Amino acid sequence: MKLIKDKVAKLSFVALLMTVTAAMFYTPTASAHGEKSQAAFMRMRTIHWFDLNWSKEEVAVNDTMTISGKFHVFAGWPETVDKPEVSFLNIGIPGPVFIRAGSWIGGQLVPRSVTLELGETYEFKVLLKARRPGDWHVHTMMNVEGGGPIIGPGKWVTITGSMGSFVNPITTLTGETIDLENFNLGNIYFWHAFWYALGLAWLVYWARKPMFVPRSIAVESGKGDSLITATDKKVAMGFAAGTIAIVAFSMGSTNEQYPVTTPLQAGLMRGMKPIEMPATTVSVKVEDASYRVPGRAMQMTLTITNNGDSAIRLGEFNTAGVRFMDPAVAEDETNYPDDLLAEEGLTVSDNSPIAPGESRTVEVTASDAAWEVYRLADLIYDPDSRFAGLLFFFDEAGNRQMTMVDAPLIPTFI
Ligand SMILES: [Cu+2]
Repeated sequence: MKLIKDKVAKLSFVALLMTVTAAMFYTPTASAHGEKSQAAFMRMRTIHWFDLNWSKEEVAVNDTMTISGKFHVFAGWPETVDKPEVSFLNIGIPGPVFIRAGSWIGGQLVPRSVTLELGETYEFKVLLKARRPGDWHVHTMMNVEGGGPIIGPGKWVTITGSMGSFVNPITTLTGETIDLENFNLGNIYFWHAFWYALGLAWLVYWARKPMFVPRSIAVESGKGDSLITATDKKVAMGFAAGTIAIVAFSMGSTNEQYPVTTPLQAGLMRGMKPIEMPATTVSVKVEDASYRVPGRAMQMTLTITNNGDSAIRLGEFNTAGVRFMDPAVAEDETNYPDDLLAEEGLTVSDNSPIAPGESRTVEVTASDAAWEVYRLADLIYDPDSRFAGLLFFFDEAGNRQMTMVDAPLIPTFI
């Protein structure tokens, strides 16, 4: 009976070990990003991405592409999300399918985290080099400490070729050229295998002996000391001394081979240069805003005042990367992702030019399936149902002006 129990215990232990090991190697392919499950208020009231341009839709392995555009850091940043004091400009892709060869904010190289100011607009560019063939959804993204990854719009990009031909050569500060893609890979495999084998040897040594139940019985009956023999002690000391010796020796030889090393650079960059936005001459007051659930449409009553010297028209409402446009005023010329573009999604009750000095109250409707598809309508179930977005006005000469709206949103279910 005792023997069977012990066998069962051992088998369970081995099974557990195998399960844990298998879990470490199981990596299912993720096909979506979960961008739609990020809270709507996060996407609407934090970072507003606009004027985006993905330079290519198809790119060969080793070739580069850029994502450029602007982002506005919303002044009405939600209280529940930490301010973007430590933010990192990133790209939302499923794993290292591209490598980031460089990123810039306002022309400044930003390999580190930066401090962004609320209410400012910045220009950015990210240079990507294609690594793994496939169709990938490539998003802009801002990682904000205490706020999480704030995802921007995504566009499908196809990478062609074979990953085997990917190279990532860099010249080190000591003048050596190495390929980061496989630099010292053999060494990495060796040390992983080595420490795994050593750990396994340690486990096997102790698992050979009676385990769990017999040990428990021995300890309970006061014979715990008899479980560890003199040989066991010697073996344990051998393992300990051997491990320390291997670490010391390999560290010594590594230091000898690479005498100059610098730590990975981290730190915060302040003073990012925002875009000098022209003074806005349009002022917008949101009288009220409601979301009609059955119609998948948001309706705003806006009082627009034109303080400039050229007549203006409302051309676009942009929120969470979804662009609602009035085709009579503005059109997309950047090949913006279809699912985020409502080319005829914006209707204005009276969109005739608003003359200089004129003030007009209009009904603006932004309707598109994207409200539901991108789960922006979930906003109405928030305890603080506020929406926010960018309004783009165009004057007679085609100049564009950007204004922000930020107001409570009241749902209607009929
Ligand atoms: Cu995506």
